[in-house]
Amino acid sequence: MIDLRSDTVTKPSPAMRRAMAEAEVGDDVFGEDPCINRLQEMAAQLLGKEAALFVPSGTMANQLSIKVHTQPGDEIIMERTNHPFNSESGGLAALSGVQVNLIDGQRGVITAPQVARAVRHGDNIHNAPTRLVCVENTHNRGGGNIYPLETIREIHDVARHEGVAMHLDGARLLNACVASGLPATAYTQYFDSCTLCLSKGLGAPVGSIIAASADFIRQTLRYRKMFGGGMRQAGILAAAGIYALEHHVERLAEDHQHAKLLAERISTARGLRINPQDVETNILFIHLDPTEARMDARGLQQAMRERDVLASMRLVTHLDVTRAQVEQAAQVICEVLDA
Ligand code: TLP
Repeated sequence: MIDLRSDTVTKPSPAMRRAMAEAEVGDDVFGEDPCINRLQEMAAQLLGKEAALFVPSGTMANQLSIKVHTQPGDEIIMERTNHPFNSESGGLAALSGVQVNLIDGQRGVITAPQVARAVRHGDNIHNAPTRLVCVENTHNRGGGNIYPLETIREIHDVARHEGVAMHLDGARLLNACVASGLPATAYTQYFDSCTLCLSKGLGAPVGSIIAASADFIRQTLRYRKMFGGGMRQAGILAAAGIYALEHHVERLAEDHQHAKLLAERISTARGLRINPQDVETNILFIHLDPTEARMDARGLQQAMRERDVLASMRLVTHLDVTRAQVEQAAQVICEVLDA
């Protein structure tokens, strides 16, 4: 099976498994796991923040951060297709009791004037005061696109002016860095809190990071325990994260080349709509034109599955898919649609 459903499907390599097996561990709820402590220090440095926290998932990283930034009844701003609103099981309402002011963006990207118009002030008693702006980079539902740094800076300036905090969902931040050539800190400098997933393109089996000020991380620690994310000898998992940061960052460029190649190869398939120019990192979305295509999305997915290609209308490249497999998947899609 060629699995293009997500970069979350990657499995730990033999070398990563060896690093996990050899990890020195301790009780992390007591702060005594040397591997976790090392990963947290590495991540804080990489992201240019005072401190970092290892958590089980990207969802928990976002939810804990938003919990610390807000009080129930507050409002937060994000683009309509951002992950915390669409794919985190209603956690914003259930865990933080916040309401979300959703802004329509272009492929997930919103602008500073849009944010300025959306901010609500607490001095009007009718308002849920705006506390936070969330940005996602790269943007998943936008198609793995990179948030322009200048746009982030402009949003930051508005947020600072309004006394509103900034949170970065950096699940795939390193994809943005490798593709743009910018260091992570070029982006994270504009955020009070930021996340990073180790279990997506970086290939670790489990784990995400929150990085922020030392005081902010102290607060996330309590909520991590409350949400059931206080892990014990999880250094075995952190060892995979360290291995991923040491060995799997630069190679993300291969995934980006593969996604581009895939887009180019399938762009001529009958009824399929994709602009290879839009592919900036490892995610691409395809659309079928109902007037031209031989089948609908369901039919395409079924036909791909019958030919050993697992994918939705989102195709994601990652370290467990080789160039030959990408070429094979492209051929399958073309055969199925052009037949
Ligand atoms: N995204 C998953 C699905 O939930 C859609 C995927 O397959 O891409 N932020 C962003 C931008 C994400 O894409 C994801 C996962 C998360 C946060 C949550 O990470 P996990 O799955 O570790 O909770």
